[in-house]
Amino acid sequence: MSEITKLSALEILDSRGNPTLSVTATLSSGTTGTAKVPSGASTGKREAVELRDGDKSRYGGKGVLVACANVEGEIAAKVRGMYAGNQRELDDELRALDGTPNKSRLGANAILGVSLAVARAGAAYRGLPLYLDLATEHGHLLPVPMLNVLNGGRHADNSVDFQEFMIAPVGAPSFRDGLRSAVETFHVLKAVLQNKGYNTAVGDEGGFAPELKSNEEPIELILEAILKAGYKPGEDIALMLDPAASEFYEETGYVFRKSDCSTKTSEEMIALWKHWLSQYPQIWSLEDGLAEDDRSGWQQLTNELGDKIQLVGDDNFVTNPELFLRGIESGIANSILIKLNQIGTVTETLDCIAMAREHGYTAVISHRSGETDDTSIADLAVATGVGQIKAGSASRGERIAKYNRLLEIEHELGNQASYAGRHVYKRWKEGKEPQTLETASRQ
Ligand code: 2PG
Ligand code: MG
Repeated sequence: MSEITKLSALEILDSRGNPTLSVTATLSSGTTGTAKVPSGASTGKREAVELRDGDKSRYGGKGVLVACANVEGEIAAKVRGMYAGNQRELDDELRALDGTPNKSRLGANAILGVSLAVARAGAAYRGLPLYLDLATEHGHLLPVPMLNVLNGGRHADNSVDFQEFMIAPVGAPSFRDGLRSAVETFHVLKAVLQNKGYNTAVGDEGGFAPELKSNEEPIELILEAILKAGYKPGEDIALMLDPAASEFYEETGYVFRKSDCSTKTSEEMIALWKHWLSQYPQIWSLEDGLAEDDRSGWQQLTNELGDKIQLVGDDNFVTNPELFLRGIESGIANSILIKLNQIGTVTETLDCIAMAREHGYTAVISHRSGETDDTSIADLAVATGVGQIKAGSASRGERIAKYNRLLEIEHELGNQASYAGRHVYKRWKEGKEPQTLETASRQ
């Protein structure tokens, strides 16, 4: 095993032009590993804290020089000499050093940078790609990509309240074919929008962000695009939504400020989702259909729709094993969104995924709306074999980098590779659990 000898941190920019960290770990063998930290916009209240300088004279206060100094100073002093091979020991040390429950002292951005950079350095030292180094019994299953082709909510300045309208090639035989069908649909969607006189500029995650007449219109447009691209909606390609409901949850209820300014109660929101599902059975997954603080609403939503559709918890679980367990015990959701920077260490992220497996929840590995060219999440998705990833649309380099990495991994695995496809959703579509995703996908 090789020891950590040096940590360096650089203030770089994310895809929105905001500062973030690039951390490089150097081992005694001379091997290095670099990680670049992403940043969200529609953040959950209980996410680990992203440390920003607050110095208004630089980047409007968003600089991360203090976080960089924490990496090179206090953190480096503590972890120097530790082995890059015992990730849990390292991550426990990082948490203990920070000493706060939400990593606010040293910054979750600083801590994640170190945790992931050391994981990458360790993998390089062992001569393994990250997806094999992190893998336990998994490591061959390519995830279904969820491409966010139409952006609204906080990710776009348009009239759509709901944040993400995604397409997922569930019926494809391989990742590469699936990605192609989704990308072809994305291009056809552009033509569909153009024909209707809509703007085709893109939002933060590379999906189109036109001014539309309603929150429902994106569904109609996407269905049209799937058909025109030559695919069957709900068979070849399913629809997946992330309305990010915490973002429009106010004291008075769910307020649709961007579209018709109406307000809905929790019950009315559930009725709306039920209505959408009956009208559009091509929708297979709903993330954050209700707000993080609407716990009773979430319980009701899960009771009413949990056996029909994947209900993904993002803002309410924030990739935090403790909060996730509480949610599981309260019967909330049946799936968890996994974002490394919501919790700040590789180990806690892996713990959440293990917990999901143990409790029969699915898991979706996710990018953030503010991203870099770091592709670790692609490796994480294959390493853990969860079968699903959302990494944005088919445009913007920081999104494409993740999909390209998955293409490389699939290629590298050759006939060892299998594709998750519709097997992930078997419990809802066919009412049965796949034994394991990997064996199911090989059948
Ligand atoms: C989400 C994410 C990623 P953000 O809500 O799921 O799409 O957005 O990174 O802005 O929290
Ligand atoms: Mg979300």
